[in-house]
Amino acid sequence: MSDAATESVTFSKDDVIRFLRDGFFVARRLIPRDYLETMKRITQRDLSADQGDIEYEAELHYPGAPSSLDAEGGRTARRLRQAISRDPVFSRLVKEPFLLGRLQQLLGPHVVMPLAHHNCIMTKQPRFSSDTGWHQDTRYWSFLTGELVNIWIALGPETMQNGCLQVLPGSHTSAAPKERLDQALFLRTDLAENQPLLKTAQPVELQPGDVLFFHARCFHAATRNLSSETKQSVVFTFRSLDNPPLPGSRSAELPELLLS
Ligand SMILES: O=C(O)CCC(=O)C(=O)O
Repeated sequence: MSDAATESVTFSKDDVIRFLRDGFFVARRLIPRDYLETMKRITQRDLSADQGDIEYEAELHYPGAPSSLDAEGGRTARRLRQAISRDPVFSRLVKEPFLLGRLQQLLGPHVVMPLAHHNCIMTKQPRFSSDTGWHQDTRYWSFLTGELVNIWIALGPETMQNGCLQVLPGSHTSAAPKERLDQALFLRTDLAENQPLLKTAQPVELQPGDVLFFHARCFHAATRNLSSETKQSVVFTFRSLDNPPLPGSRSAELPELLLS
């Protein structure tokens, strides 16, 4: 695989316009192969050792998940949390100009990486994974504003079959009214008034090294993994310096990395 995309450290003007309009943009083949290989090795190491802070599918009770940690498949990892503490490769990667330069275009010159949200390797496994409903990440986050940008790095192929992300383009521009959400703040798929929005859903299929940049208010969802291979993705979120977490909130519980 060539690393052509890394030669440019910024988005084109059109790419930025599309991100602002749609709330997401895919930068193809942005991550060099040596980074991908290292991140895959760390993922494999920590998955097989059941190591570190792990979120198990059974803990969330999403459709398709094992019913408890003791049920068959109950110890299926959904994500390895605190990716940044698992290996220096992650902090090295987020400081690379081909990522940081693009984040600065979207967020301004001073980019901060909260460690309390995302900061994980998603490990969607074939037999016991689950369906994630339509949601805005900001639903449980507490920052001065909802203006945060996520990156979703595909370590392997991401398709509809293995549960790639799907997005609702343009849904990042405002918080959804409460009455259109269920108790867990997922978009209600049974409401007639949500149908036009749901019809706009787009799958975001990715190849290894592709990076999905998406606004933290952009509605997204994913199905369980119906393939025979684990899908692995590295996910971080970023904010501008002038958009701090609210004191006393969960978003303020962990330190942050000041990247620029
Ligand atoms: O891969 C999935 O099931 C979706 C994950 C997700 O939407 C999230 O972590 O915010």
